[in-house]
Amino acid sequence: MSVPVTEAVNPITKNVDVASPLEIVSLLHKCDKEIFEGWNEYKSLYDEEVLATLDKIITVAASIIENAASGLIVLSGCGTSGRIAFLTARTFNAKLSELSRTPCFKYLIAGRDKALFTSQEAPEDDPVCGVEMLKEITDGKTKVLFIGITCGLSAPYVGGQLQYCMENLGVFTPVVLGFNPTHLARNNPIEKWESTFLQVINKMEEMKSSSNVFILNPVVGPEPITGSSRMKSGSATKVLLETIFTGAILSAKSGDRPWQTKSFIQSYQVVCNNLYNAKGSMEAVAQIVELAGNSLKSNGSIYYVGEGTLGIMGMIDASECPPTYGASLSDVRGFLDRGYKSFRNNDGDLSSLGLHFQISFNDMIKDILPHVKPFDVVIYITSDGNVDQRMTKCLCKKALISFAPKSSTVISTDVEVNMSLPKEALISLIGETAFQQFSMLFEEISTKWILNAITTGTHVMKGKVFQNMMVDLKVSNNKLFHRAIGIIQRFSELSLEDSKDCLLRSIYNTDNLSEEIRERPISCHIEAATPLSQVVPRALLSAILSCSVSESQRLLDKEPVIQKVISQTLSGVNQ
Ligand code: F1P
Repeated sequence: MSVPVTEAVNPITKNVDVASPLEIVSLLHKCDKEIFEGWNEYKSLYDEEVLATLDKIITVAASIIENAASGLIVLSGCGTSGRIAFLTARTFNAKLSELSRTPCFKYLIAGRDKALFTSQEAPEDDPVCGVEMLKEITDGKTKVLFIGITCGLSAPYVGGQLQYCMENLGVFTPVVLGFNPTHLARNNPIEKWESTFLQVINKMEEMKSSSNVFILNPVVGPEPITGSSRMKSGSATKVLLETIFTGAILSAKSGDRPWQTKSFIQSYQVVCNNLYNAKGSMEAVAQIVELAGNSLKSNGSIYYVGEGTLGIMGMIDASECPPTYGASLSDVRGFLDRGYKSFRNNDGDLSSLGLHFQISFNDMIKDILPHVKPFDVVIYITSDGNVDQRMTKCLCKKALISFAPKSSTVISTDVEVNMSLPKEALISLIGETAFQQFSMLFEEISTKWILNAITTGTHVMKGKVFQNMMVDLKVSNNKLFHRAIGIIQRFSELSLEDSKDCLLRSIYNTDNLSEEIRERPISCHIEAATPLSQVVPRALLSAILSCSVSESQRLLDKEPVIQKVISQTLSGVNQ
């Protein structure tokens, strides 16, 4: 098999594009369970080698926490991986402060803090920029644990950083975190760099037995929407990072942990399996999908409103919709109580960058609530059932996701999802004290699973997905450029070269591709494609129908629902 697992098609969701909202939620839940159940013959989260690697990383992390004046733990990634890095650093710095210890976590994200809200995918392909940013934040530190997260084992930004760490092993302990077997790491040339990501991984493989170099790459199976690594891979990233740092914090505190690494991972599995245990909860989430899907179909918006990390989960989920589904920045937005004061990002208040960087409840009260449309949907996410009353004064659809008993809910909504953690089972795995200390992490992952289901379901309802493939993707980085060619090749059965030509014809809006265009570096094609819409559907239709770019655009203008126009074309209607 030469397709990376993270880019493969998941058979469970093959017909998700024609499923009902309830079926969609159920299929996505089935896929999430695979995170823990493992996939095919590959090593799973529970593999002995994975657990042993986690234990070794926990020991390194604990020693840095104990010597925080000279040490640092850096979590780095692109897109969703960078956002999970941010959230994890924020969570564990707060935990260290609570324990009167020095916070020693930092995060890096390609494109800096703007990328926490809007995708900044060009810097993801830039290894030099990755190294510069790493040097900048580790300046003066003598011991650094570096965890480079790239779900597809592909991001050049992270590749450059890992390589730099390996050249400076006196200071750095490099860890790569991703979800493909090493031989399926990306082997494409990287511009401005002498090696491919696969070569970096191979080097790590060579060094790992003799040095402090770690590869953490369990396989969690293909994504429910092909290649959408924000979903299962993003969740598995959260599980693994939190398993490492809860373990490290407690090891540093008492010299011992009251649980095995395996038990901590099992506690997330118990949470996943119990997610929809309460009667009617899966139906309630499906109802939210239906409300929100109908809203997007009528050009309405979805607003997440939450406090603390649950609010941040909403913001992260919202930020992923434009790059994943070509959504507009206003389709799904997240708002957080006290805005940047609570967000605590590296660069502070970014609200002057524009509307979509304004994230506080006050911003929403001022700019959104007076103008909501009756079919817009506000989704409140709350741990204790409380919702700021100022946020409820709007005439639109309302939904609530709460981790408190129904009786403590203070507002009335159209749909209410009452979640409860499987407390007894969690206590038996990690003990009462740890449950009290870390139950928030389980509420966060539950929220992630539900919100991912909501935004995936709504975009499926909007017709953005064909079978289980997001076809109208933005061609905005190297990984997505190659994914786009793969999609054209798959449905048109053209050769790789011809599929690439089709994509280029669509990007440059021409039927006569010159040699000069063909020979431009991929980064040029990406720059040209990023601001355009419908690049891949246009290329795909002209590939299937052997027609001109303008002819395929005409078909798209006639039937803007991508799912319909592609299934019609494949069944011969547009021939
Ligand atoms: C990083 C990433 C994804 C995003 C999109 C583009 O991927 O930004 O988070 O959803 O697919 O790439 P990776 O380096 O973690 O594989």
